[in-house]
Amino acid sequence: MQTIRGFSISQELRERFLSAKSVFVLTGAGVSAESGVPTFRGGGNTAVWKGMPFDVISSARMVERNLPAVWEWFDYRRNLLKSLQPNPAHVEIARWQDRFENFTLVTQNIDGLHQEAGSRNVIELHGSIWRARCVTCQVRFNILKDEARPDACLDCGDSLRPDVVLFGELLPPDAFEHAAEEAAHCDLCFVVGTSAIVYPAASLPEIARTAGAYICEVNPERTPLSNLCNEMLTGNAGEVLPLFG
Ligand code: BV8
Ligand code: ZN
Repeated sequence: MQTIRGFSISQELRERFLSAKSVFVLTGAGVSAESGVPTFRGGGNTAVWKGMPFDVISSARMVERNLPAVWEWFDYRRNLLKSLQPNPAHVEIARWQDRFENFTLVTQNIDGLHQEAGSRNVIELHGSIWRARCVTCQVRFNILKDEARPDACLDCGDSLRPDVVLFGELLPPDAFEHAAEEAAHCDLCFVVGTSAIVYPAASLPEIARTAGAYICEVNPERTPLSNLCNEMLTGNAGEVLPLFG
């Protein structure tokens, strides 16, 4: 039994991990924190961009009002990401996809680091910072690391917006329904690095719990979900998750 700083994974969790058929993982910004990606709610304060709380600049209303300002915010974050790598948490989660009969990885992150670590079929609930979408014909375009993003739709010429789900916008229906379906049929659910405040993403562990799954939270801090969890691993994902290896 591997331990770090005096805490280890319980016998129960290890047994459930070894015997699990269907595993569901939900991640948030915390899983990318050790890669250097700023979280939204670290250390008690909320991320602010040019005086605007992130859920204001990252909102549907701001796209209508000032799309260039929204692009500036996402361009800044994309440039930050260019030099960042997946961390041991991403790597360990990627290894789990071939370990279980049924494995589902759902992320709120738009950074693409799970995919860079080798995770396949990642359900991106809130879209991706590496895609743009036409505001008229909804065609999507990839944004490549070492190229400028396209500044207009190559199909109809209209303007492009980040292909992310902004506050006040509906999630891609297929993505959420698929995630909810898997959450309702898993026997082990990991909630890694999320403050569990944003909905409907935060309802997924609740769905899993209601369906009888064993819920394990990995977070250095308690969250509104902690009371719902069977087990809390209080630590950094990049240090805790490799313990399962
Ligand atoms: C919608 C993309 C229908 C853009 C994002 C029910 C109740 C209340 C409000 C609502 C509700 N239903 C809907 C709402 C409104 C809103 C909402 O939830 N508001 C919140 C603020 C209360 N939801 C929506 O608007 C959603 N759409 O509901 O549509 C609708 C339509 C019209 C009108 C009403 C409803 C859309 C939500 C998606 C928005 N887009 N991202 C972008 O990235 O800019 S959300 C974005 O914020 C992230 O994707 C993520 O979801 C969230 C941030 O949370 P986390 O990822 O958890 O990050 P955070 O920093 O908060 O926490 C980090 C955690 O990690 C901490 O706990 C920390 O302790 C931990 N940590 C730190 N280091 C580590 C670590 N853990 C492990 N290891 C470490 N090393
Ligand atoms: Zn178009």
